[in-house]
Amino acid sequence: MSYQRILTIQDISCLGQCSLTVALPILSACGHETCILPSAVLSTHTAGFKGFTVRDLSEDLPAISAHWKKSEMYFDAIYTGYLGSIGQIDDVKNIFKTNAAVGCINIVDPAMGDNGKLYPAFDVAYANAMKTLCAEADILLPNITEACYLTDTEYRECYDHDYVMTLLEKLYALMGGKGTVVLTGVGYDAETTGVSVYADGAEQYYPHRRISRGCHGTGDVYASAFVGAFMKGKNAFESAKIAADYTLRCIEYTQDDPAHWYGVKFEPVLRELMDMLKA
Ligand code: PXL
Repeated sequence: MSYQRILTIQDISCLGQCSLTVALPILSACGHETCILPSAVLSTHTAGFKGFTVRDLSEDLPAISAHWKKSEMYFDAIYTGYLGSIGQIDDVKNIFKTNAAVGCINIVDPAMGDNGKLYPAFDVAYANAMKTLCAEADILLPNITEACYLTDTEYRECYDHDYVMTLLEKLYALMGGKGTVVLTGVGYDAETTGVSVYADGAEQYYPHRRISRGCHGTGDVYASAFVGAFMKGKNAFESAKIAADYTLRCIEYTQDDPAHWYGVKFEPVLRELMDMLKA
Protein backbone atom coordinates (compact mmCIF):
# COMPACT_ATOMS: atom_id res chain seq x y z
CA MET A 1 0.00 0.00 0.00
CA SER A 2 1.62 3.25 -1.00
CA TYR A 3 -0.44 6.33 -1.70
CA GLN A 4 -4.06 5.78 -0.67
CA ARG A 5 -7.12 7.96 -1.23
CA ILE A 6 -9.09 8.09 2.00
CA LEU A 7 -12.46 9.76 2.54
CA THR A 8 -13.31 10.78 6.07
CA ILE A 9 -16.86 11.81 6.96
CA GLN A 10 -17.42 13.71 10.21
CA ASP A 11 -18.28 17.21 11.42
CA ILE A 12 -16.01 20.23 11.42
CA SER A 13 -15.81 21.59 14.95
CA CYS A 14 -14.02 24.81 14.01
CA LEU A 15 -12.37 25.02 17.44
CA GLY A 16 -11.87 22.06 19.72
CA GLN A 17 -9.33 19.68 18.14
CA CYS A 18 -11.68 16.85 17.24
CA SER A 19 -13.33 15.21 14.24
CA LEU A 20 -12.17 16.60 10.86
CA THR A 21 -9.66 19.11 12.25
CA VAL A 22 -7.85 16.12 13.74
CA ALA A 23 -8.46 13.49 11.03
CA LEU A 24 -7.28 15.60 8.09
CA PRO A 25 -3.85 16.58 9.48
CA ILE A 26 -3.16 13.14 10.98
CA LEU A 27 -4.05 11.22 7.81
CA SER A 28 -2.09 13.70 5.69
CA ALA A 29 0.94 13.37 7.97
CA CYS A 30 0.70 9.60 7.52
CA GLY A 31 1.14 10.22 3.81
CA HIS A 32 -2.40 9.70 2.49
CA GLU A 33 -4.50 11.73 0.11
CA THR A 34 -7.26 12.79 2.47
CA CYS A 35 -10.65 13.83 1.14
CA ILE A 36 -13.23 15.19 3.55
CA LEU A 37 -16.99 15.24 3.72
CA PRO A 38 -18.11 17.60 6.50
CA SER A 39 -21.45 16.51 7.94
CA ALA A 40 -21.95 19.79 9.83
CA VAL A 41 -20.03 22.89 10.85
CA LEU A 42 -20.02 23.77 14.56
CA SER A 43 -18.30 26.70 16.23
CA THR A 44 -16.87 24.22 18.78
CA HIS A 45 -17.48 20.64 19.83
CA THR A 46 -20.40 19.95 22.17
CA ALA A 47 -18.50 18.58 25.17
CA GLY A 48 -18.00 21.46 27.56
CA PHE A 49 -18.61 24.59 25.46
CA LYS A 50 -21.93 26.39 25.95
CA GLY A 51 -23.88 28.14 23.19
CA PHE A 52 -22.11 26.59 20.21
CA THR A 53 -23.48 27.17 16.70
CA VAL A 54 -24.39 24.31 14.36
CA ARG A 55 -24.95 24.32 10.61
CA ASP A 56 -26.24 20.97 9.44
CA LEU A 57 -24.93 20.00 5.99
CA SER A 58 -27.15 16.93 5.50
CA GLU A 59 -28.74 18.40 2.38
CA ASP A 60 -25.34 18.58 0.66
CA LEU A 61 -24.19 15.01 1.28
CA PRO A 62 -26.10 13.21 -1.52
CA ALA A 63 -25.17 15.86 -4.12
CA ILE A 64 -21.47 15.72 -3.20
CA SER A 65 -21.52 11.93 -3.39
CA ALA A 66 -23.26 12.05 -6.78
CA HIS A 67 -20.71 14.54 -8.12
CA TRP A 68 -17.79 12.31 -7.09
CA LYS A 69 -19.45 9.35 -8.80
CA LYS A 70 -20.04 11.37 -11.97
CA SER A 71 -16.37 12.41 -11.86
CA GLU A 72 -15.39 8.72 -11.46
CA MET A 73 -13.48 9.40 -8.26
CA TYR A 74 -13.52 6.49 -5.78
CA PHE A 75 -11.98 5.88 -2.35
CA ASP A 76 -9.61 3.18 -1.04
CA ALA A 77 -10.98 3.64 2.48
CA ILE A 78 -13.98 5.43 3.93
CA TYR A 79 -13.61 6.38 7.58
CA THR A 80 -16.59 7.78 9.46
CA GLY A 81 -16.70 9.54 12.82
CA TYR A 82 -19.15 11.83 14.60
CA LEU A 83 -22.33 12.21 12.52
CA GLY A 84 -25.26 14.50 13.19
CA SER A 85 -28.42 12.48 12.72
CA ILE A 86 -30.04 9.18 11.76
CA GLY A 87 -30.55 10.63 8.27
CA GLN A 88 -26.80 11.11 7.93
CA ILE A 89 -26.20 7.50 8.93
CA ASP A 90 -28.37 6.50 5.95
CA ASP A 91 -26.44 8.90 3.69
CA VAL A 92 -23.16 7.33 4.76
CA LYS A 93 -24.50 3.86 3.96
CA ASN A 94 -25.27 5.11 0.45
CA ILE A 95 -21.77 6.58 0.18
CA PHE A 96 -20.32 3.17 1.12
CA LYS A 97 -22.23 1.76 -1.89
CA THR A 98 -21.64 4.59 -4.34
CA ASN A 99 -18.14 5.96 -3.77
CA ALA A 100 -16.02 2.93 -2.85
CA ALA A 101 -13.12 1.77 -5.01
CA VAL A 102 -12.79 -2.00 -5.51
CA GLY A 103 -11.50 -3.42 -2.21
CA CYS A 104 -12.43 -0.26 -0.26
CA ILE A 105 -12.14 -0.62 3.52
CA ASN A 106 -15.02 0.78 5.59
CA ILE A 107 -13.84 1.99 8.98
CA VAL A 108 -16.49 3.11 11.45
CA ASP A 109 -15.81 5.00 14.67
CA PRO A 110 -19.32 5.16 16.18
CA ALA A 111 -18.29 8.39 18.03
CA MET A 112 -21.43 8.75 20.13
CA GLY A 113 -20.49 8.51 23.80
CA ASP A 114 -18.00 8.07 26.61
CA ASN A 115 -17.91 7.35 30.35
CA GLY A 116 -21.15 5.35 30.22
CA LYS A 117 -23.20 8.11 28.54
CA LEU A 118 -24.16 9.21 25.05
CA TYR A 119 -22.93 12.67 23.94
CA PRO A 120 -25.56 15.41 24.44
CA ALA A 121 -26.74 15.37 20.80
CA PHE A 122 -27.64 11.66 20.77
CA ASP A 123 -30.35 9.33 22.07
CA VAL A 124 -31.02 5.59 22.04
CA ALA A 125 -32.72 5.81 18.63
CA TYR A 126 -29.46 7.22 17.21
CA ALA A 127 -27.44 4.48 18.93
CA ASN A 128 -29.75 1.86 17.42
CA ALA A 129 -29.36 3.39 13.95
CA MET A 130 -25.58 3.37 14.44
CA LYS A 131 -25.78 -0.44 14.82
CA THR A 132 -26.84 -0.64 11.17
CA LEU A 133 -23.80 1.37 10.05
CA CYS A 134 -21.47 -0.73 12.20
CA ALA A 135 -22.90 -3.83 10.49
CA GLU A 136 -21.30 -2.55 7.26
CA ALA A 137 -17.87 -1.87 8.77
CA ASP A 138 -14.74 -3.83 7.95
CA ILE A 139 -13.10 -2.29 10.99
CA LEU A 140 -15.08 -1.03 13.98
CA LEU A 141 -13.47 1.29 16.55
CA PRO A 142 -15.74 1.73 19.59
CA ASN A 143 -14.84 2.58 23.17
CA ILE A 144 -16.46 0.57 25.98
CA THR A 145 -19.43 2.97 26.30
CA GLU A 146 -20.18 2.76 22.59
CA ALA A 147 -19.72 -1.01 22.64
CA CYS A 148 -22.36 -1.24 25.37
CA TYR A 149 -24.87 0.85 23.44
CA LEU A 150 -24.20 -1.12 20.25
CA THR A 151 -24.70 -4.48 21.94
CA ASP A 152 -27.39 -3.63 24.55
CA THR A 153 -24.97 -4.51 27.34
CA GLU A 154 -24.94 -2.95 30.79
CA TYR A 155 -22.07 -0.42 31.17
CA ARG A 156 -19.62 -1.19 33.96
CA GLU A 157 -16.77 0.91 35.39
CA CYS A 158 -14.98 -2.21 36.61
CA TYR A 159 -15.07 -5.46 34.70
CA ASP A 160 -13.14 -8.63 33.98
CA HIS A 161 -11.84 -10.29 30.84
CA ASP A 162 -15.08 -12.29 30.36
CA TYR A 163 -17.04 -9.04 30.14
CA VAL A 164 -14.65 -7.71 27.45
CA MET A 165 -14.78 -10.97 25.48
CA THR A 166 -18.58 -10.86 25.53
CA LEU A 167 -18.52 -7.29 24.16
CA LEU A 168 -16.02 -8.27 21.45
CA GLU A 169 -18.03 -11.32 20.39
CA LYS A 170 -21.29 -9.37 20.28
CA LEU A 171 -19.67 -6.60 18.22
CA TYR A 172 -18.19 -9.15 15.84
CA ALA A 173 -21.65 -10.72 15.46
CA LEU A 174 -23.09 -7.25 14.75
CA MET A 175 -20.57 -7.01 11.89
CA GLY A 176 -21.90 -10.25 10.46
CA GLY A 177 -19.05 -12.41 11.75
CA LYS A 178 -16.37 -10.74 9.59
CA GLY A 179 -13.88 -7.89 9.89
CA THR A 180 -12.02 -6.60 12.93
CA VAL A 181 -13.14 -5.01 16.18
CA VAL A 182 -10.75 -2.55 17.85
CA LEU A 183 -12.11 -1.87 21.33
CA THR A 184 -10.44 1.06 23.11
CA GLY A 185 -10.27 2.05 26.77
CA VAL A 186 -9.93 -1.53 28.04
CA GLY A 187 -8.23 -1.52 31.45
CA TYR A 188 -8.35 -3.94 34.36
CA ASP A 189 -6.77 -1.71 37.02
CA ALA A 190 -6.57 2.01 37.79
CA GLU A 191 -3.10 2.55 36.29
CA THR A 192 -3.68 0.73 33.01
CA THR A 193 -5.79 1.14 29.92
CA GLY A 194 -5.42 -0.53 26.57
CA VAL A 195 -6.89 -1.78 23.35
CA SER A 196 -8.34 -5.19 22.45
CA VAL A 197 -8.23 -6.24 18.82
CA TYR A 198 -10.57 -9.08 17.87
CA ALA A 199 -11.00 -11.06 14.66
CA ASP A 200 -11.88 -14.67 13.84
CA GLY A 201 -12.36 -15.72 17.47
CA ALA A 202 -8.93 -14.46 18.60
CA GLU A 203 -8.21 -11.45 20.81
CA GLN A 204 -4.93 -9.56 21.10
CA TYR A 205 -4.56 -7.04 23.93
CA TYR A 206 -2.16 -4.10 24.13
CA PRO A 207 -2.10 -2.62 27.64
CA HIS A 208 -0.51 0.75 28.31
CA ARG A 209 -0.28 3.40 30.99
CA ARG A 210 -3.48 5.29 31.84
CA ILE A 211 -3.00 9.00 32.46
CA SER A 212 -5.55 10.08 35.02
CA ARG A 213 -6.49 13.33 33.31
CA GLY A 214 -9.21 12.45 30.77
CA CYS A 215 -8.72 14.50 27.61
CA HIS A 216 -11.39 15.36 25.09
CA GLY A 217 -10.76 14.36 21.46
CA THR A 218 -8.50 11.41 22.18
CA GLY A 219 -10.98 9.03 20.52
CA ASP A 220 -10.67 10.98 17.27
CA VAL A 221 -6.87 11.17 17.52
CA TYR A 222 -6.76 7.43 18.17
CA ALA A 223 -9.08 6.50 15.28
CA SER A 224 -7.29 8.79 12.82
CA ALA A 225 -3.84 7.44 13.74
CA PHE A 226 -5.19 3.88 13.49
CA VAL A 227 -6.57 4.51 10.00
CA GLY A 228 -3.35 6.27 8.98
CA ALA A 229 -1.21 3.31 10.08
CA PHE A 230 -3.55 0.62 8.76
CA MET A 231 -3.72 2.21 5.33
CA LYS A 232 0.10 2.28 5.31
CA GLY A 233 0.00 -1.52 5.40
CA LYS A 234 0.43 -2.14 9.14
CA ASN A 235 -1.82 -4.94 10.40
CA ALA A 236 -4.72 -4.19 12.76
CA PHE A 237 -2.80 -5.00 15.95
CA GLU A 238 0.30 -3.01 14.90
CA SER A 239 -1.96 -0.10 13.95
CA ALA A 240 -3.79 -0.32 17.28
CA LYS A 241 -0.43 -0.18 19.12
CA ILE A 242 0.89 2.74 17.10
CA ALA A 243 -2.36 4.67 17.60
CA ALA A 244 -2.25 3.98 21.36
CA ASP A 245 1.39 5.08 21.70
CA TYR A 246 0.75 8.24 19.70
CA THR A 247 -2.41 9.14 21.64
CA LEU A 248 -0.52 8.68 24.89
CA ARG A 249 2.21 11.07 23.67
CA CYS A 250 -0.50 13.63 22.78
CA ILE A 251 -1.96 13.40 26.30
CA GLU A 252 1.49 13.64 27.88
CA TYR A 253 2.17 16.76 25.85
CA THR A 254 -1.12 18.34 26.98
CA GLN A 255 -1.63 17.23 30.56
CA ASP A 256 0.24 20.03 32.35
CA ASP A 257 -1.75 22.80 30.68
CA PRO A 258 -5.11 23.25 32.45
CA ALA A 259 -6.15 25.97 29.96
CA HIS A 260 -6.09 23.33 27.24
CA TRP A 261 -9.09 21.40 28.61
CA TYR A 262 -10.96 21.04 25.30
CA GLY A 263 -8.61 18.85 23.25
CA VAL A 264 -5.12 17.41 22.94
CA LYS A 265 -2.04 19.05 21.46
CA PHE A 266 -1.55 16.42 18.79
CA GLU A 267 0.41 18.61 16.35
CA PRO A 268 3.80 18.92 18.11
CA VAL A 269 4.11 15.11 18.29
CA LEU A 270 2.98 14.34 14.73
CA ARG A 271 6.63 13.77 13.79
CA GLU A 272 6.71 10.91 16.33
CA LEU A 273 3.73 9.26 14.64
CA MET A 274 5.48 9.55 11.29
CA ASP A 275 8.60 7.93 12.79
CA MET A 276 6.48 5.08 14.26
CA LEU A 277 5.19 4.33 10.77
CA LYS A 278 8.74 3.91 9.47
CA ALA A 279 9.62 1.24 12.06
O1 PXL B 1 -14.81 13.94 19.60
C1 PXL B 1 -16.08 13.57 19.24
C2 PXL B 1 -16.91 14.76 18.85
C3 PXL B 1 -16.88 15.20 17.55
N1 PXL B 1 -17.64 16.22 17.12
C4 PXL B 1 -18.44 16.88 17.98
C5 PXL B 1 -18.49 16.51 19.32
C6 PXL B 1 -17.72 15.41 19.76
C7 PXL B 1 -17.79 14.98 21.16
O2 PXL B 1 -18.45 15.51 21.98
O3 PXL B 1 -19.27 17.19 20.15
C8 PXL B 1 -19.28 18.01 17.48
